[in-house]
Amino acid sequence: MARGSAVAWAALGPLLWGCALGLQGGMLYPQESPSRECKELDGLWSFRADFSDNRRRGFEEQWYRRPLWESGPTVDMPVPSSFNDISQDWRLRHFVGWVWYEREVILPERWTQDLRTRVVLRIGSAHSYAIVWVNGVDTLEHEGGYLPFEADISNLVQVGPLPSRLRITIAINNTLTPTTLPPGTIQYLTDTSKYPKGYFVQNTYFDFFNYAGLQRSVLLYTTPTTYIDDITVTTSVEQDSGLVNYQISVKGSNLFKLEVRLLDAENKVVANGTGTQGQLKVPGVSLWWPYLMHERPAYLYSLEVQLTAQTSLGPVSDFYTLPVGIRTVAVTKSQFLINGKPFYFHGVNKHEDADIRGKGFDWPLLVKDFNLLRWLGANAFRTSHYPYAEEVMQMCDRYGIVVIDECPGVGLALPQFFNNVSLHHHMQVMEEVVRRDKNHPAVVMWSVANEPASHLESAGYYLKMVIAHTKSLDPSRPVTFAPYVDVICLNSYYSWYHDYGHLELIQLQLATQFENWYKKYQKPIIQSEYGAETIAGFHQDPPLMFTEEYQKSLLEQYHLGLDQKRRKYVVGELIWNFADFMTEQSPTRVLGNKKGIFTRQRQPKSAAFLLRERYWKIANETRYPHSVAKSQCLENSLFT
Ligand code: GCB
Repeated sequence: MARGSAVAWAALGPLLWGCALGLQGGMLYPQESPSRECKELDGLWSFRADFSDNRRRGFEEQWYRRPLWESGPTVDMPVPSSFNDISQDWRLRHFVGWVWYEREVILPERWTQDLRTRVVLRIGSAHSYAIVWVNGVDTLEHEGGYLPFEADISNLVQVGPLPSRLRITIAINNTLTPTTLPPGTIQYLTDTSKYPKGYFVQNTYFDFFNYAGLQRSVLLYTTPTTYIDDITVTTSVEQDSGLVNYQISVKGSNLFKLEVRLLDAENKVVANGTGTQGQLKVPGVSLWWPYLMHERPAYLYSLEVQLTAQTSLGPVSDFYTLPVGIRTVAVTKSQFLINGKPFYFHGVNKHEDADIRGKGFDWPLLVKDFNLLRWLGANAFRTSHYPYAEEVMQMCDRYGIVVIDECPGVGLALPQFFNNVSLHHHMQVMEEVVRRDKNHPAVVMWSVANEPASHLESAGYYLKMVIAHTKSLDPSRPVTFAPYVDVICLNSYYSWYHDYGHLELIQLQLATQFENWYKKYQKPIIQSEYGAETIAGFHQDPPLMFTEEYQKSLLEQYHLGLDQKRRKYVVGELIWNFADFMTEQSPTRVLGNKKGIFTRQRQPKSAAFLLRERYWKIANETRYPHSVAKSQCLENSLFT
């Protein structure tokens, strides 16, 4: 995208912003405030997988109508976690179909008696299709894992004197079909000499294990009946002033007043406003800078929104505080600019994946991963291949880790996956991603798909539509993946999947790859994947495949090739992968994908040290204004 266009986005952003969302309501992260309370429902839930032949016994027998234990045996299931690796039952690990979760909750009296209180049930994610009942009443359905959904359940809990006990039942189906995201197919194997009657397998076209269940937190929270439904913030910079454009949606009444205050990190008010939209000006602004790019850290302001409203039951107020990082993002023909300065992505691809919890959210793992990222000197990651938990995005804002936010558009490999129903769902998923993550300064780009079969005729129209829709949802950020995009992301595995063993070919092949793409599209390029399968502790010198030496040598060759183009139009490199991760079983995967520079237990392979030295070196070369960054992990060691 040309420089002129980048400027045009910044100007149009505040005007177009917010007009395009088709979704009902916002998806603000739940928080406690003087007007809001939260009740986390993490912990042990009752659980049962429906092993019946058609997987529909739960619906036929209406398991949601009574406590789950009354319809058959249940087991304990921790939430959040994937259900697959928790039990000793191999059938559950590979289960495809409906699983049932249930949990009872006692509500505070105020929640059930105060009719000015609105009670919301929010599910952080349920992979992949979910139906929710509250006290046996069908309340909510949602398609697609990895994104939150919620329902106002006030009328189910405020029904008379003290019905404070609530039974929440959630049925989740992890089946992937040609119209889910990611897509998949169910294959019935009908040769009775080899397979029992009704035998089927789930086929997927991506390289990670299809972990499922309630993988993120479930919670209840309250708001007043007239409430702050959504806030949208975009930022720009004018000389030394920051501009914060805000737009607030209120639900429940038209008779309200809104006051908005922007506070700095010391809680001093730096700007204020009123009404549902406006612009706040911050003279002498402290910008949000990526980790290591500037001597000042990722600076966050707080936007405090206060609502006062008149309702038939009397006055109510609502308070919500949104962290705001002021920064700009733009793309030219050969550069990715943050705050007007060239930004080079030196980072990783990740997966939400670790040992027995699968993709279950876990605070210790999250903090460990961020400590490793900072140790490594990484300034960015791509949420390969689905949106990560909201808490991850918040950490990125705080630590300055730049995010390419990818939707679950992965495994789009077959022509039948590019149909109208899929397209509609894909656009809806992008709406949900943008709605959830639009206010994170760390998010600098949307990724609409990973390696879609874009050469297929049906794929061209499909991808163009998804990209155009994403741009209309958020004109302030560039979009990547396929060729019709602002930044070209390339995955290549020279000397791994091609010419394997021949490390000497990497530099030539990489140069050809870069030159061909740049010549054709004249857009900045990110090497968004490269790497080698490496079993920690395997050694061989001269290097052979699967050893730590081979991974190191492959990286070294890639780095030489990247350095040739780094100051021209290559604007980033993201290693595949941060850590080893679980995949489906196959003859080419040894207990999962082993291309991590850390093991699945987060211990470094030799390549982690090599990459660390490189990233700190690049950080010091690209820092603005020029100064030497100090590793926070090695107090006395400077990477220069
Ligand atoms: C890719 C995919 C990624 C795989 C990786 C690999 O191109 O995007 O999901 O895991 O290659 O290791 O094969």
